[in-house]
Amino acid sequence: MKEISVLGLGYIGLPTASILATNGFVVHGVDVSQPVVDIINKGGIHIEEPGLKTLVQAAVNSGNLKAYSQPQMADVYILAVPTPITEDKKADLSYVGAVARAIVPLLKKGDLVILESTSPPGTTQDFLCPILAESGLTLGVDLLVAHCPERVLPGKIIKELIQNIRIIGGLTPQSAEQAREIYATFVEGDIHLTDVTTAEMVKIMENTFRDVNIALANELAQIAPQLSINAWEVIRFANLHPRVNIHTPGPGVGGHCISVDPWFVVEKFPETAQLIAQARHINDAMPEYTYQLLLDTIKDIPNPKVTLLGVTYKPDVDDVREAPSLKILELLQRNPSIEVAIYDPHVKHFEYELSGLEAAFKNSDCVLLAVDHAEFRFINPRQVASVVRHPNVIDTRNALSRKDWQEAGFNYRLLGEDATSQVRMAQPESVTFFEDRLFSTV
Ligand code: SAJ
Repeated sequence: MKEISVLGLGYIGLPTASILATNGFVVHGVDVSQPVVDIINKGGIHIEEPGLKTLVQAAVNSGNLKAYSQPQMADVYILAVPTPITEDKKADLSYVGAVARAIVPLLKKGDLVILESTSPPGTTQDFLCPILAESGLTLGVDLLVAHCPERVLPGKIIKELIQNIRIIGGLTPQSAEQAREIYATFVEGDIHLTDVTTAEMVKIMENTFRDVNIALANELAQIAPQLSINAWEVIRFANLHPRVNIHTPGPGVGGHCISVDPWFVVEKFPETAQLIAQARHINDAMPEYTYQLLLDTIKDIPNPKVTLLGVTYKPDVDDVREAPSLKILELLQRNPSIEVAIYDPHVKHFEYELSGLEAAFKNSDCVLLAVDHAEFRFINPRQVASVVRHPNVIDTRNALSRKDWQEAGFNYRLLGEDATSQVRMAQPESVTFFEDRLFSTV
């Protein structure tokens, strides 16, 4: 059985290393962060992901997974490091470059290097391969190289790692075949082989498709109020058509994937990738749009207090990377007369101060729901109404029951509809609350 080094023990590397270890491979997990290495070696985790703790524990207890802060020699190297963008929307390949350079002295004839990180088209061939060639090995013959982009959804990573279809691009057919052998030990979905650049572009276009689709929904969310109609209702009815699937609007698109990957195409093809760039601009403007909605709601209130519900980039995760809430908070910071209280049950460490639920609502003049965490649906609006100063609520994700919040006395505003228009449907069911509790016990 081959030994595998997984470089980068984050959202992708850690579950991948653990699954490989529980499938019998000897896995050396490598991360630059010593605290992360220590946590993993004790069977713990440093990120929130359903099922991950049990999986890591099983992998470490099996004796097959051990974490290190320095690269370890193996037969297969899986690079699972971040590929973020710089301020000026250019791909930052420094992490890929660093791990690639770090393994060069360890490489030997017959080894396989797999890049899992989402990468701009051409990265494997034009960026990774020249570094690996410093080993002196003939690439694609003595040293096999493949790109197998991760395509798992945070929150469902473990299930999707096993069940999703995988696309493997090989520098040579033999490279792709060898990579297939590794993934076939745990992947239940079909495995398709292609060349490295096609594999890179498949991954980027998946996320770009989603970004463009969300931009369409966000554009509609700005058009619908001007027609005094509800964007959510338009989307719901349009999606009844067998060939339509418009996504949902919101305060912006966050995370390290969908808000990043489309720029990889724009950077390379600025003249051609017009639609992709425009979608990015529309989605990036949504925090400002949400902020304006908030300012409009509190415009007549002196020294208002705002309660921000949710700071993660999407519901039911603890990840705040590129979260729209961060941009909304940045805008709020420029307005010193506004006091902000933040509540997020999933986030423990944050660059802004977090409040408890009751303290966040106390004397609030406007509640702004920016993330549709499952818990928020069970907040009792009658209890909230009894502690706030002004009963205003802005729902950017159509997550709250208008009926319940209005019956509790709130001025309920939904992103994607005019403040005065009346929605007929496409709203969550109301919830049964206990009078004396902030949360229902459902
Ligand atoms: N969002 C909307 N409206 C929607 C759907 C999402 O505004 O209808 C927002 C979310 O709130 C969030 C952002 O988009 O801020 C991205 O969230 P997401 O759940 O769509 O995607 P990610 O970034 O968590 O994961 C994506 C996935 N890609 C696709 O579904 C095509 C995942 O499969 C990829 O593996 C992941 O990117 C990645 O790592 O690239």
